[in-house]
Amino acid sequence: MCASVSVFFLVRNTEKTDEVPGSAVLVFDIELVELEEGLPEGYMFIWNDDVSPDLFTEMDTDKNAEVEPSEFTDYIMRQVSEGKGRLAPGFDANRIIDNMFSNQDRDGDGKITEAEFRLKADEAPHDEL
Ligand SMILES: [Ca+2]
Ligand SMILES: [Ca+2]
Repeated sequence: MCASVSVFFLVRNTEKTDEVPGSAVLVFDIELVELEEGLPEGYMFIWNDDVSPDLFTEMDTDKNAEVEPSEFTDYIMRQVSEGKGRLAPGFDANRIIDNMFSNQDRDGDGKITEAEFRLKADEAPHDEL
């Protein structure tokens, strides 16, 4: 994305009239090289691609049938770094991921089981975990 903003400064007639013409106009072209795309209201994380059908299995890297916070964090951060998912800009990534985790951890025991995972996934099948 690229946008151009022009700012005009009118230089008024001063004592140095012989140096600066009476109505000089300075034009500044400011280019926005990067504009971070926001997320829809209320979303902290969205997928750019299709969500893996084996999300739970992929997250559970040590295969103990539970997703621990570290596995969850690693997975989300990997999606973000690979461009598969996006975290809301302007927020602390770790806090977002913490929130996502506790949201998913229905009984609050610090790990997500497959049942908890599916329960939540059924409620928000598309954009949210
Ligand atoms: Ca695990
Ligand atoms: Ca749990």
